[in-house]
Parts: sequence; structure tokens; C-alpha cells
Amino acid sequence: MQKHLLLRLLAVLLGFTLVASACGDDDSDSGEAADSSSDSSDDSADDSEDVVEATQDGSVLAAVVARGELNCGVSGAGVGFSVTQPDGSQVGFDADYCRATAAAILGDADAVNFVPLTAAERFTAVQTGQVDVLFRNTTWTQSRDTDVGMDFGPTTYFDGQQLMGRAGDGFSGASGVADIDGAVVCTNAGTTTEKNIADAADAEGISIDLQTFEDFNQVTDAFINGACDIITTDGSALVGRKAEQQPADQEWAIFPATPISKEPLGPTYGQNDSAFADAVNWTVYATMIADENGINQANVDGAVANPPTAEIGRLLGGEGELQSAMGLSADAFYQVISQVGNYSDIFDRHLTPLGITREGSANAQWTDGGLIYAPPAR
Ligand SMILES: N[C@@H](CCC(=O)N[C@@H](CS)C(=O)NCC(=O)O)C(=O)O
Repeated sequence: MQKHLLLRLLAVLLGFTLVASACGDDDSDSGEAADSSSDSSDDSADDSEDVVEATQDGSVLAAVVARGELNCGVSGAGVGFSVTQPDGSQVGFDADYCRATAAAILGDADAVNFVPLTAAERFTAVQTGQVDVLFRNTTWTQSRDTDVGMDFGPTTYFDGQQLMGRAGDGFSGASGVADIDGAVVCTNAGTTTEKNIADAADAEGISIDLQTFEDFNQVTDAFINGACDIITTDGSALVGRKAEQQPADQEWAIFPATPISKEPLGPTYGQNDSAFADAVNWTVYATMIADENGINQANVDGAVANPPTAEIGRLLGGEGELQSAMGLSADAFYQVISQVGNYSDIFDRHLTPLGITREGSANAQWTDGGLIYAPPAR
């Protein structure tokens, strides 16, 4: 992993995007990168300028602009978040955040190459340059943020792990982990989910038969055909699966004494690329700031013509705009709101129809007691 980080730094300094982790580089290359940065102490003014320029050129941001398309990793099997359609397109909350990012960077929400990834594949896909960013029901954790070599953007959906059983199996009165002693519990591999449930079972002193599958479609199929007593994952996914897949002859019950974890979901990308991170992060913040100010897809044109506040004027590309200094077009966030929408537009399009609500939850705006809070556009 250390080797990968050094390779990435080297690639950035050379103005290349890292496209493969197995480049055959050895410690001498790492030494070169270290040497060039220690040289900078001899003439710090000149060299620091060079480093800034090289870093901007080497950013994934420049690569996306040059390519004219954003490679965005999604699930493809996340009901409400990203579901692959028969024509290959993606529909969902995460898929719309891919589109929003493309609208900000490229001015075109359709300039997205969606890459469906299983949970186990997703981080390698970023590290090898197969995707620029993941919007894939991905939980921000300490190890992913450090050892795995990712950086995380603002949380777009505050989730928590829940359990679901069939009421007919005697789980109608079940409320939490204490009630599943001896059960076959199913989830997908490479997730926080499998670790959390193992920890929770240990903490309760119960024993479970934990079975993991490659993707969550297989998990749900196994649950439907009776191979699993319990399925567990992010609560949003259980609500989505129940809404869409509960057979007429079954009654699925989400246990009330859950969540058993915090699952802050949001964008993640390779670490130490500030220019790209800023572009992704401020795309998300723009959707939240617009939402906080009541500026949505339907009224954004009026807001550009007549900004209700100075902050909205700046955000949409008017006087004092800050987007140019980030390497984006002045109207980057106007394009986001106009082509994709604000946070509520995106939430209401994909999650509200599943019965997921913001009111009273962490996903409400901070002004309504929630945790959706963006720093000021100033
Ligand atoms: N948030 C957890 C779980 C992510 C996860 O894989 N969730 C399931 C349920 S939303 C999923 O995306 N399934 C779709 C699939 O496996 O392709 C993590 O980051 O590890």
C-alpha cells in the first residue's frame, strides 16, 4: 500500500494519471519522488510553483477534462441508489451524483461512463484508475480513509445497518441482534456490513451462520428462496429491496432495534488529489446550498437572472463567482442544479418513492434538525 501511495505521488508530480498499480516500479522510483521534494528546500519559491502546476496538471480533474467523460463507479444493484437499466443506463441517487459531478466538471450531465462494481471490487477500481470516483453506497471509515488509500467527500446519505427477516419465520416480534441466535445471516462481501454483524453477534454472545455473496442481488435471491433467515445491509437498501422485491406470499420485517452501526455514505476517490476532491466535494455542497436556499431545478433560471442572495449569485456563476479558481467553469454549479437538481430534487426523485423520508432523520437539512450542512459558498 505504501508503494502505491508513493507511485501515486510520483505520477502526480510527473503529470500523469496513475493507470495501473502494477507498474513494476521499485523503491528507487519512490526515492526519486522523495528527492525532488527535498530539492525544493534549495529554492522553495520556484519549486513550490512547479509543484502546484504539476499537481494541477496531474490531477484526475485534468484527466477527466481531457477525456471529456467522467468514469464513475456505482453499484448497479442498489435499489434507489444505482440500478442498471435494460439499456445499460443507471438510475438512482448515486447515479445522479455522478451526473452532477460531470455537469460541474464538463458542463454535461450525460458525460458519464458508469462502471457497475461489486463492493469487493470498488476500491481497486479507484486505485487502478478504472474509475475516477465512486458513488457506490460507500461508508466512510477510518481504514478506508487511511490504509486503503481513499479520500472521502461530504456524506450524501446518513445510513445505518439494519436486519430484515420474514415475519412468517417467527421474526415478526424480533427487534434486534439478540433475537437471531442460530440464524443463517446473509450479506455481500467486502462490506462494513459483514464486519459489523460479526461484531454485534459477538457482543450479544450469540452464534450466527454468516454467509456472504458477491453482490446484493444474490443476497436478496437467497433470502427470497429461503436459503437465508436474515439479510442485513444499509437500512436504505433493505427498505428499497422490500419495496421492490417482497413476494406477495411473504411479509418482510425490518427489525426496529436497529441500526447497529453508522454508515455515512458519500463520494470517495484516490487520496491526495485536492483539485479533484474539491470539484467533487463542492458539487455535493452546491446541491445542499441550493436546497437550503430553496433553489431547485425548476426555479434555478430565475435565480440566475435575479439571485435571492449574494451567496446564490456566486454559486450560480454571477459576480464574485469562485468556480474559476477551482478549475471549473463559472457556471459549473448552475449546470449541476439545472441539469440534475438540488439535494431535495435528487432525494425526492429516487428515495422518496421508496418510502424513505428526510423528516426527523439525519438526512434533513441542518435548519430542520438534520446533518445535511454545507460550508458557505464564499
Ligand atoms: N455501506 C456498506 C455496504 C455497501 C453495499 O455493498 N451495500 C449493498 C446494499 S446498498 C449494495 O450496494 N448492494 C449492491 C451490490 O452489491 O451490487 C459499505 O460501504 O461497505
